[in-house]
Formats: sequence, C-alpha cells, structure tokens
Amino acid sequence: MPLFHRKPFLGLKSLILELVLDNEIMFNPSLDGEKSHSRLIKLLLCRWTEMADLKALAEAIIKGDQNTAVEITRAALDEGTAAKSVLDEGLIAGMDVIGARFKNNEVFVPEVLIAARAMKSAMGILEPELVKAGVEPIGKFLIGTVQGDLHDIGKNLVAMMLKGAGFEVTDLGVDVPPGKFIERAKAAGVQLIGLSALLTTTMPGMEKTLKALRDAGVSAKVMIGGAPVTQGYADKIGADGYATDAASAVDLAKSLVT
Ligand code: B12
Repeated sequence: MPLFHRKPFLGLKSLILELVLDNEIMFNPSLDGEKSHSRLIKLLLCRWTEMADLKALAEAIIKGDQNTAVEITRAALDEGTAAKSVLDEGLIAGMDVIGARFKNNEVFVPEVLIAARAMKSAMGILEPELVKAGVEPIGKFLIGTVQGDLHDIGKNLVAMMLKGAGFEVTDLGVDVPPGKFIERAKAAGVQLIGLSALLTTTMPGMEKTLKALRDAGVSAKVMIGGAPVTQGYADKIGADGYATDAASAVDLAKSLVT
C-alpha cells in the first residue's frame, strides 16, 4: 500500500489563502520575481503534501488501521511536520469523525475501540514530540467508575474519546472511593472530573463523591454519565454536566474547559 495518497490540487485555493494569511507568502521587494515564484511553489508543495499526509492519517484512524497510522505518524514527524499538526489534523480529526459516527449510530463500540487502539499506538510515537514542543493538553481530566460499581466499558470509551480530543486523561479504574478521587484531583490539578455509574444502586455514589470533592475544596467541574444516569439526576445532585455517550462527553468537556 502506498504510504501517502496525494490528491491533486487538494484544497489548493484555501491553501494559498492560508499561506497568505500566515504571512508565509509576502511580496518581498528584496526578492526578484523568479525567486518569489519558486518560494511560493516550494511552500505550496510542502504544505499540500503535509495536508495530504495528515488526511491519510485521519483516514487510517477512522479505519482503525493501526500499522498505517503508526507509519504515517512516524513519516510525518521525520519529514518535519509539527507534532501539534499531526495531533490536530491527523489523530484528533480522525477521532472526531468516529465520535460523530458513533453518536449517529453509524458505527458501534467495536469500531470505536479499534480506532482508539490505532490512535493510542500513534500517540506512543507522537507524545514525546509533543512534550518536546511544549504542547499543552486542552485540559486535564480525571475519570473513574464510582465505588461499588465494576462496569468500565462505557467509562473506557469516554476516556479514549477524550484522549482522542486532546485531553490529558487519568483513569482511576472501577470501584473508586471518593477519597481516591479527591487525592488524585488535588495531585494532578485537574480541571474536570468524570464519574461513571451503571447501577441504580451505585448512582448515589456519584452524589456522595461530588459532595466529598466539594467538602475537600476541589473546584474541578464534575460531569457524570452511565446508562441509568439522566440530566435530571445531574441537576438534582448539582453536577456541572451530563452526557449520554462518549462523543457528547467530548463536546461537554470542551464546553466546560472554555
Ligand atoms: C457488560 C455488563 C456487565 C459486565 C461489566 C463488564 C465491564 N468490564 O464493564 C459484568 C458482567 C461484570 C456486569 C456485572 C453486573 N451487572 Co451489568 N451489565 C452489563 C451490560 C450488559 C452492558 C454495559 C455496557 O458496557 N454497555 C456499553 C457501554 C458502551 O455503554 P455505557 O456503559 O452506558 O456507557 C456509555 C454512556 O452511558 C456514557 N457514559 C458512561 N460512563 C460515563 C461517564 C461520564 C463522565 C460520561 C459523561 C458519560 C458516560 O458514555 C458511554 C459510551 O457511549 C448492562 C446492560 C446494558 N445494556 O447497559 C448490564 C447492567 C448495567 N448490569 C446490571 C447488573 C444488575 C449487574 C450485576 C449487579 C449483576 C449481578 N447480579 O452480579 C453486576 C454488578 C457488578 C458490579 N458490582 O458492578 C444491570 C443494572 C440494573 C440496574 N438498574 O442497576 C444492567 C442494566 C443489566 C440489566 N438489564 O439488568 N455487567
């Protein structure tokens, strides 16, 4: 399979506009016409290639093609593409599509898990470069299934989608007592906390955890979810938000950190 799919004249017009807006193409009086012209062609080719590569990366994530995702990520970094562009225009763009399709019932849990696995592998290569480049996550998120509850499939999906959206996620696992949420929330300085519950008998654990967090002075926003949870319940216990599925959880998290 060819490494890159280069589509001729992919968004060429918007590309020129983007380069002009980025001030990368300027009318430089010190350059003669020929030099300016060749500089323009060089820049266009360079950016166009980058865009095509990252589009192919997003497609690999959508298909859950782990090997191709890793290969393109490595090649893009070797070619000098900025780690942040690889993240935003490749990995996150791909996970955004999967999230939207999941929300619309066009794909289901297995497809999301496969896409997330591809993203995780590519992230393994990208992460050190992001750290080197000083790229900050869009927010720090702590998540766990509340005390007494062992269900984690939905919680894991939420965690993966949030990672895919650019959040730094700490996953405390299942059966998490309020004290553990407090301890990690303080240690990691998170802006957001996600509580998951799948049992009507463990749902009160959300209220208990929320109260304990507030009593301990943790001001991070708290969002809740899980099959039996509703917006009404979130309002009743004073949570900052509720989402029905992993894709909506990403939208909610983004809205809570801005
Ligand atoms: C798989 C499963 C199990 C597995 C869990 C494996 C695992 N690793 O998670 C096992 C077999 C261990 C299990 C055990 C039990 N289960 Co069970 N289980 C299920 C089942 C079939 C699927 C749950 C699931 O994974 N759904 C798929 C995921 C993707 O959906 P989700 O969890 O809802 O998550 C999505 C959203 O809710 C949301 N979301 C989830 N978390 C969060 C968090 C935040 C912050 C946000 C914003 C959003 C969000 O986003 C997710 C992704 O889109 C459900 C039935 C069902 N259809 O829901 C019963 C179910 C939840 N289980 C049930 C029961 C009763 C039990 C047991 C008590 C059975 C028993 N007698 O032992 C035990 C309890 C064990 C315990 N202490 O927790 C009942 C609960 C009934 C009730 N009213 O409380 C259910 C509804 C089955 C039923 N119809 O009776 N279970």
